[in-house]
Amino acid sequence: MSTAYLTCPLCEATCGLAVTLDGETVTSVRGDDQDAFSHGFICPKGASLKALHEDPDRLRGPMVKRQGRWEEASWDEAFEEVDRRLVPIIAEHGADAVAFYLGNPSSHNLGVTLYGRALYKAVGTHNLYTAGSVDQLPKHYSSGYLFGDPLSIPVPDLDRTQHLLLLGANPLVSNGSLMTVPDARGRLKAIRERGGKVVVVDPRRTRTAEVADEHHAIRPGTDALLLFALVNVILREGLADLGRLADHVSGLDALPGLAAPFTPVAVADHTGIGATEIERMARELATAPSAAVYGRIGTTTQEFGTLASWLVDVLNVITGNLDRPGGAMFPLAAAGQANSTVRQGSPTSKGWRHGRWHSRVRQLPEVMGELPVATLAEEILTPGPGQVRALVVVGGNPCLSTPHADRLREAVQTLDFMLSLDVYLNETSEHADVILPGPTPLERDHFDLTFTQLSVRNVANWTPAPLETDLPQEWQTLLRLAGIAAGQGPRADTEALDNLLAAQTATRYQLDPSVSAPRRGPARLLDLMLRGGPYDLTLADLEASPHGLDLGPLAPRVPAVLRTASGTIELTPPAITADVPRLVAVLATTPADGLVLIGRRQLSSNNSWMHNLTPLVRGANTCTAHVHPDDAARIGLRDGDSAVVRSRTGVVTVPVQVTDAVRPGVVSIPHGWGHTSSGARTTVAAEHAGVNSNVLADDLFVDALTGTAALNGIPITVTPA
Ligand SMILES: Nc1nc2c(c(=O)[nH]1)N[C@H]1C(S)=C(S)[C@@H](COP(=O)(O)OP(=O)(O)OC[C@H]3O[C@@H](n4cnc5c(=O)[nH]c(N)nc54)[C@H](O)[C@@H]3O)O[C@H]1N2
Ligand SMILES: Nc1nc2c(c(=O)[nH]1)N[C@H]1C(S)=C(S)[C@@H](COP(=O)(O)OP(=O)(O)OC[C@H]3O[C@@H](n4cnc5c(=O)[nH]c(N)nc54)[C@H](O)[C@@H]3O)O[C@H]1N2
Ligand code: SF4
Ligand SMILES: [Mo]
Repeated sequence: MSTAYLTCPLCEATCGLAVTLDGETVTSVRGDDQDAFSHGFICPKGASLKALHEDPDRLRGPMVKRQGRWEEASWDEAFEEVDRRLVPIIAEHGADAVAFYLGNPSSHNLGVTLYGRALYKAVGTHNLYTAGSVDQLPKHYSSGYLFGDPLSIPVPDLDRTQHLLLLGANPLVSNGSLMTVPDARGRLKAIRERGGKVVVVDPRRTRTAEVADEHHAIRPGTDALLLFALVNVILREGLADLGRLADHVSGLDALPGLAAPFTPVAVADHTGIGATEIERMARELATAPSAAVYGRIGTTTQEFGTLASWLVDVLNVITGNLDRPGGAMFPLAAAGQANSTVRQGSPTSKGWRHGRWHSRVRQLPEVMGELPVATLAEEILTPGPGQVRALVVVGGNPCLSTPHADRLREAVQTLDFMLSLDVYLNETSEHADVILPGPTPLERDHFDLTFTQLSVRNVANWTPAPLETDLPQEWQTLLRLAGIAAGQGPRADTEALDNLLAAQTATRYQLDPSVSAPRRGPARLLDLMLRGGPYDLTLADLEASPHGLDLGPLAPRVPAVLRTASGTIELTPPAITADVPRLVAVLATTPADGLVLIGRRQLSSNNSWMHNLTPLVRGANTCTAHVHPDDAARIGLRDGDSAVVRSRTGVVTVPVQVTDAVRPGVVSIPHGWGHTSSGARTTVAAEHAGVNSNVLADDLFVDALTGTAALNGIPITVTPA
């Protein structure tokens, strides 16, 4: 018997887990009480790592489709097939004919995070799509313009704040996002125990709302109106106080004019929140000893996602809470954070820009090097130069996860070639020609490069793979694919490619790559990044701390963290304020009284996957439509009935749960379900199929600035089945 300690890579909370092994058999998975950050916290998904590892449906070798039938193949055969099929497409139609979709698990996988780039750079396509454009892209955009780096995202200093205004987030269920926080429940409870206040704005009375002091059931898609009204009150009543930030902010002069139309009275009907309530919220926020405003997916994946994301930080700035303890702060990660590399010399000072290229069909702008996935189907289906003819999906299930899902499912079936890197044969990979699986979280090294940059406390934790595997690591697979894309054939010298990447990383930090000898792969790159990072750590230091290193509470970082051209926080950049007139126009309309669809997350679910694990699909984790009793009565629906839900793009029939947890006029269906395809090989998920809510999400309904899908606030009609 032995115990291995690992950082759970399934969501952003980065919990430390203790895995007990009997030889190669997992006997238990528990929260690691000694973990420097999570102190024993675990959720049902973390506990199911054993079930994931042992799932008989999980792919254990490459699959190649020949004459429409799946065949098991050797790795060499699979790479030869990719070489034979993909390279001619690039040669004949150019790099843009190949699109990538990088799904959510790619950002939770160290190997993919560090080596995925090598592959898509080797292809050289402009058609890069990620889960970001069904998620947080508006926050990157607003941070890029405000602070000069799209990854400089302020996170609530949860352990010290006295007032938390939380919009469109349900961390008690999601376990936090753009806010790395194990045990959100405990930390929110602690705010109240120390006399602070938690205010939740959400169309649903969520678990988080239930533990808060106050809940405002906002009308979906109107957060920007509410936030602007809070700004309006704070400015009008002279409550703005930038404190230490005063010397580091520009563009403040333009703010009163921009906020002027958005009085509490003007937005009350649209938001569904009364004017006096809004005034009180503004005063309490501005006068709290410390406060943090935090918005998450309910505020980003909606019609005014970027304006809402921007206004969250405008409020943090004008209340003097940005970059101060108890406010919204910039983490200082141990490795890989562009805004914290200390040996890089002075800030680049060029500022950040989007729109360096545009999508071919709809002319949507690039943001952070990617295009919005809401346009992927038409890029595949629309003939002409630059048409997408091949798709590489890395850890994603876009046929379930992205808007107008039925159209994308049809589109991928017209491709000349499709490759999936996935651990399952599911609703997306079933349409691939080749599937290359990777090892499970118990079989790979891990360090949370992405989410330590968003952490409410600075921590560093390295997990060596607890178990061995016959599968190649995904970084090795990605290097072999990069070799193919670079024209070196299916047997490229991946060792040389890895050495090249290490040399590039070392140069970035002004190090000699040999300091990390004899390490290879992600361990070597990480060691270099740690050495070049702000704490002067090495990987050996982390190896000596199996429960992780606590690097202390968040500390102020302005102005050093800023990378804007002016060196200040640019509070009202034209690239953002250009969208304000669209919001002003809303004020002149009467709020529509039809039903709108929003989503919801479930504790034992993880986007479109993990539904094949028996421990997670038992119980109340089911795909139902939540409908308010008033709406149910009007439509003629009773609890347990089936309803037909229609939008511009599609229709689903779904069981109804009548509940006053949703506000009237709002219907909620969780995403990621709809495991109905006979082409998939997920036996358990098929028994709990549910419906795909993204059949209803509209690919034309997007945040204007970033093209991010508006997955919330979708107009629908509901009738009894
Ligand atoms: N309507 C609606 N739609 C949504 C959302 C919503 O709120 N509402 N949320 C959106 C958000 S925030 C996100 S992030 C996306 C997520 O959607 P996707 O980006 O599609 O990600 P997942 O559904 O998490 O899919 C994960 C895929 O990765 C595979 N996988 C798991 N682990 C690994 C691994 O280690 N390696 C590889 N190669 N593959 C692996 C799984 O088998 C699965 O096929 O969904 C979005 N879609
Ligand atoms: N258990 C579990 N955990 C997860 C995931 C999962 O699928 N399951 N997915 C992970 C991923 S990829 C992400 S991105 C994070 C997301 O993390 P969160 O953002 O915390 O996710 P949600 O629980 O979807 O919370 C979003 C909330 O926004 C509300 N909402 C919808 N529309 C609006 C609106 O217009 N305005 C406001 N104010 N609220 C609105 C919804 O009712 C919902 O409660 O969760 C991660 N964690
Ligand atoms: S909260 Fe997230 S990181 Fe923690 S155990 Fe659950 S899935 Fe893993
Ligand atoms: Mo996400």
